Amino acid sequence: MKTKPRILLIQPTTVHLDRTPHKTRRRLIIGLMLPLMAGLTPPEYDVTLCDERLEDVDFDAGWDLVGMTTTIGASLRAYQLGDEFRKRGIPVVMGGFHATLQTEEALKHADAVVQGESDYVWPQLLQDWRDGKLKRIYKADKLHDLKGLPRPRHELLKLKRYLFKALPIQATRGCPYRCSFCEIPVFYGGTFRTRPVGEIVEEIKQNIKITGFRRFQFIDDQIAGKHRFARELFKALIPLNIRFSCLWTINSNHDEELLDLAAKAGVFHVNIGVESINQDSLLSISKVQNHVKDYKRLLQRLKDYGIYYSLNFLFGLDEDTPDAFDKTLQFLHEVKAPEAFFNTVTPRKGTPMRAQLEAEGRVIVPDADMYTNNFVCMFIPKNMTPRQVEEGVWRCTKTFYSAKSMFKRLLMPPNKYTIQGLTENALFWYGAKRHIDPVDYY
Ligand code: B12
Ligand code: SF4
Repeated sequence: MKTKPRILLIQPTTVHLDRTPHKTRRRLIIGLMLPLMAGLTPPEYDVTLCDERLEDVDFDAGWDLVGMTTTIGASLRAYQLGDEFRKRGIPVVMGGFHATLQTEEALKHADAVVQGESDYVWPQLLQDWRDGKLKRIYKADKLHDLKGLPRPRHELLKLKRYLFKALPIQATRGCPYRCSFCEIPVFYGGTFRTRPVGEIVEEIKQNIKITGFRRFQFIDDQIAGKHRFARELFKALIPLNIRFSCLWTINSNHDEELLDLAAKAGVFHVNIGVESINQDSLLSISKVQNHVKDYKRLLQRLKDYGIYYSLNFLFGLDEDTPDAFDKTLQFLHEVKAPEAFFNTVTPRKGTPMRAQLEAEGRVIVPDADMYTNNFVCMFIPKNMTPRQVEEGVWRCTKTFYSAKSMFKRLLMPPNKYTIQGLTENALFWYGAKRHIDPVDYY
C-alpha cells in the first residue's frame, strides 16, 4: 500500500537576543494557524503539527514537505529552520504575515511562499509539488468569501501543554479601520469580511464534541466591525453555553445591545486597543475611532454589563511627551482598569508608520526578530529619547502590576472584576518582578 506524503507544519518560536530559540514546557495561548492549515490540507496527505516553542523539530523524521507559518517575531527562527530543512533536500513553503510582506527575503530560505490567504491556493500548491511543478510564489486571485471553511484540527496540537484552555476561532477577517502601525488593513486590502453565523456555531459544536473544550478565543481583530453581524453572532452563541474572549474597538461600547448580547453569550474577556489617552497621539496613528473624552464612560459601561477587559497602550507616538506614562497610570487607577498591557510602538515593515519613519531616517533597529520585544524602542521618538520610552513602558508595567496598584484597582472595594482580576494580574505581577516581557508567556 502506498503511504501518504508526510507534511510537517511548523509554527516557529521566537529567538532570544543571542539568537537562540525561546523554548518553554508550557505556553499560555493556543494558536489557530497550524490547525487551520491542517484543516485546509486534503485528506490524501498525512499532516503533523509542531508548535516549536513547546517541541523540538525532528529534521530527520522522513518529512516530504515542510510548511511554516511566519510572523515578524518568529521570522528569524523560520529562516534558521528553513535553511536546515533545505540542506536536507526537503522542500519548504512559507506563508503568513511576514512571508507575505517580505516575500523576497523569505524566498532566500524557502522554496515557495504563499502571499496572503492560502485557503484557495494551498491544495493547488500541494498538487503542483507532487507534479514536480512547485512555483516560487502563490497568491489567490481573490479574497476568500469565508463560506465553507474547514474545521481547524485543534486535536493535532498537544492541547494539554497550553495553560489558557480556550480554543481559537475566527468569525471575521480584516478590519474596517486603518491604524498606521498595523498590518491588518495592508494584508487584507482594507476589507472586512464575516463568516456565516451558522458555520461558526457548527464549528463550535464540533469542537466541543471532539476536544471537550467549552471555552473559546475569537482571534478576530475587530469582531464588532459590523455591529449587526456581531449581534447576530452573539445571539446565536447564547444557547451553546460557552465562554469566550474577543477583541473589539472601544467605540463598540456605544452599542448597548451588543454589550448585553455579548454578556449573555458568555464573554469573559474583551481586549481593546485604547493605545493612548492623548487625542493628538491617536490622530498621529490614524486611530480615528478612539475618542479620549468618551473613555471613562465607555469603560464604565463594560463594568455595568459585567464584562472583564484588558487595554493595550502604545508609547513613543509622535505627540507623546515624557509625562505620558504617569498620566496613563493615573487614568488606569481612576477607572480601576482590571488589566492593561504597555508597549513601545513597533514600526514593523510593511506598515505606513514604518514607511514614514524610514523616510524620516528615524528607524534605529531594523532587525525584524527584535520586533516582539515590547520594551525595546526601535526608533527615534519625537519628544523623548528611546531610553525614556523603554524606561517609561517598563515602569508602567511594574507599577500597574504592583501589589499596591492591584489592591487599589481590584479590592478597593471588591467588585465584579476582583476574582478574575487578581488571578490574571498575579501572572503579570510574577513576570514584572522578574522583568519578563508579558509576550514571552504567550
Ligand atoms: C492570536 C494572535 C496572537 C497570539 C498568538 C497565539 C499563538 N499561539 O499563536 C499572541 C497573543 C501570542 C500574539 C502575539 C504577538 N503577535 Co499576534 N496576532 C494574533 C492574531 C490576532 C491572530 C492570528 C491568527 O490566528 N490568525 C488566523 C490565521 C488562520 O490567519 P493567518 O495566520 O493569517 O493565516 C492565513 C494566511 O496568512 C496563510 N498562512 C499562514 N500561515 C501559513 C503557513 C503556510 C505554510 C501557508 C502556505 C500559508 C499560511 O494562510 C492562512 C489561511 O488563509 C493576528 C492578527 C490576524 N488577524 O491574524 C496577530 C498578529 C499575527 N500578531 C502580530 C504581532 C506583531 C504580535 C506580537 C509581536 C505583538 C507583541 N509585540 O506583543 C506578538 C509576537 C508573539 C510571538 N511569539 O511571535 C502581528 C504580526 C505582524 C507581522 N508582520 O508579522 C499580527 C498580524 C497583528 C498585527 N497587525 O499587529 N499574537
Ligand atoms: S483597529 Fe486594530 S486591527 Fe484595525 S487597523 Fe486599527 S489596530 Fe489594526
